Amino acid sequence: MSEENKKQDYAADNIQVLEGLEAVRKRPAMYIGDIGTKGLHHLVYEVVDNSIDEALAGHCDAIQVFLNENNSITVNDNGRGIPTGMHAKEKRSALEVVMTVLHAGGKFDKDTYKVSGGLHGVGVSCVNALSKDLKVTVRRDGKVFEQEYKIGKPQYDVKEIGSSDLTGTEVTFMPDDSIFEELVYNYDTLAARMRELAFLNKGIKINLTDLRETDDDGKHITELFYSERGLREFAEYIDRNRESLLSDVVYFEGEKDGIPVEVALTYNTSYSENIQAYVNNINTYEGGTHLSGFRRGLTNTLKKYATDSGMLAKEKVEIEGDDFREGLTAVVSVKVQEPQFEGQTKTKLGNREVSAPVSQSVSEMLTNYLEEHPNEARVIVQKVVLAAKARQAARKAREMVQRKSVLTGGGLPGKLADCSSKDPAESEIYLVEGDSAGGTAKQGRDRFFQAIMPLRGKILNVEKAMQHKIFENEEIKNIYTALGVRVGTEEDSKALNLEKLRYHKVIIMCDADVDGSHIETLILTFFFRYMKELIEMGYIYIATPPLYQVKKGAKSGYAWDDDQRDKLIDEMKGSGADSSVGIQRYKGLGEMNAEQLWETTMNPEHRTLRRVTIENSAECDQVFSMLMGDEVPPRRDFIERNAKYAKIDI
Ligand code: 0RA
Repeated sequence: MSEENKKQDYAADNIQVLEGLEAVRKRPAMYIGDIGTKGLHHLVYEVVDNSIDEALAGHCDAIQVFLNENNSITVNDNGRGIPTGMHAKEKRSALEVVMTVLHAGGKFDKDTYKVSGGLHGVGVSCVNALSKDLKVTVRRDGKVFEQEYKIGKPQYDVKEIGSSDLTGTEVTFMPDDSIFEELVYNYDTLAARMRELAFLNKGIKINLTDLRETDDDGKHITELFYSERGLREFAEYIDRNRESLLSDVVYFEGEKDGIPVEVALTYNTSYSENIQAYVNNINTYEGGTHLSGFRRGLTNTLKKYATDSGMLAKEKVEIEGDDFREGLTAVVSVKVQEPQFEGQTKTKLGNREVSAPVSQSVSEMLTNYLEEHPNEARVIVQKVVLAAKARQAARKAREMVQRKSVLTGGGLPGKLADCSSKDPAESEIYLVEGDSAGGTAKQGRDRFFQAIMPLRGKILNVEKAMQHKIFENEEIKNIYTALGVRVGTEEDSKALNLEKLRYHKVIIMCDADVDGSHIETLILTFFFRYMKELIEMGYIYIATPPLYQVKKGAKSGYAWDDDQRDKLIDEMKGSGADSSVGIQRYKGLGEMNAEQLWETTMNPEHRTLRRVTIENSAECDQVFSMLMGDEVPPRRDFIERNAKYAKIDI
């Protein structure tokens, strides 16, 4: 056996065989989260993650992703190529094993440092199982190999189809329409994830191309995501519509106790905190040991600096952990060999050994930075002192909210028309734009399980206001008291007491016009910043009132877009009779009577509710800061680009 062949065999044998694929098709949600749009996009991430792993192992620096014309996906990389030799135990090509056996992606090969691997880390075989058709092409050892599958089943043995000087792997797959409820890929969703991956793995070129449509010049949309400066650039990107307090992002990259740690942080003039924490390229929304390590490092270092500088004594304030949060933007990324994910959505890191390395890294980098940048150090401490003072004011404002709610009996806001059911699981509350539409909704609702709360005009823009202003705001106080959740307490300012939540559906109902969508965004921004748990639990919804009523004689129908309207008109014209077809464009909820509003927008049997989800936390933060911030041009761009989707997909 030649040396080359031995190496090849070794690579093939290293792939261990663990599990079959039938399970994946039986319970797809267990493997990819869900079978909706989220799961559909996860298929792409799963394949790309394999290429990222190959890049992290030092063998690949370019990945291309194509959205093909027929909505299939192609991912290719210039890595070593999946081994194609005979697998000794399985008696078939290693490539076939990787593609058809769950968890056989070489993950257990101790020689390769594999830490990527998607939200569920199930590997490319899982994508194969959930694809109607899949083709893999491998360039390796001067040759080109190929194999095709249907719902994970090989259609022929791995075959040699040509020669090539290049190496790499290419996978093209078509998601199975008997499994997925949604089959159309969203370019922006994929772009957000590819951008995120490029920031998290600096030096890798990730190209995304949409072959489904061309622009006015006949060109396809294509973007290259590439970051030379990693998390530094990520933090700048997140804050690109905010005003920075520091000249440079504070940055650390290194290995501590065998754990690769990368941290970037900066302060801006806003009042909100934004930390994105990643483990193995996965956004850990629920935090965990790496995040608490980060907070500890940051708090201890800044507190020590502030105390030593004498500024605290001068200002006569005591600072707490929370005071370091206002205006903080940070990205923390660690790579952990055997991560333990816990929590509601399995995005909370449990490994205790990760906390100290992150905390030490942050202390070191920040101590150096503060020593070398005394001017900026002073700016940060001043910001922290201001936050401490604002916190004291906010506590007073919150106490007022709570005291007042005790005084007014049950504590429910006067404007709330509550439902009679006391079971949160079956109760819903409509937050309605304007008193008049609120009145209509009250008449139209099913009062057993539907509560109505009108919100007057535009609620406060929480992106621009300080905390105590937020808790003094009438509409926001009403939302807290109606929902029954406690306003954040001192010790644990962000955690809500969800067990007291009075409704498991919170439905935002606004006019279908520009003002309405602005108000919708304001309310969503509030939930995103102050009640994120409700979004994470899937409790926040958006009502979708119709845009048109089409009428002919005694017949009438509703339409939610122009296509539907035209279809209705055609149908009614075709239905004979003599009276002409009338079309009413609803500009606001107020133009519907109670019965119409119930039929189209509130009756669970007919209505469509859009559930608000967080696809990508970093992107979401960026979008809100842009939509609600001071700079107009980026906002206009975004709204124009997304106008055709007619909604903000958060
Ligand atoms: C198993 C072992 C080796 C590489 C790969 C898998 C591999 C998988 C994918 C999936 C997409 N791109 C990929 N590139 C490589 C190591 C093989 C060796 O030792 O040569």
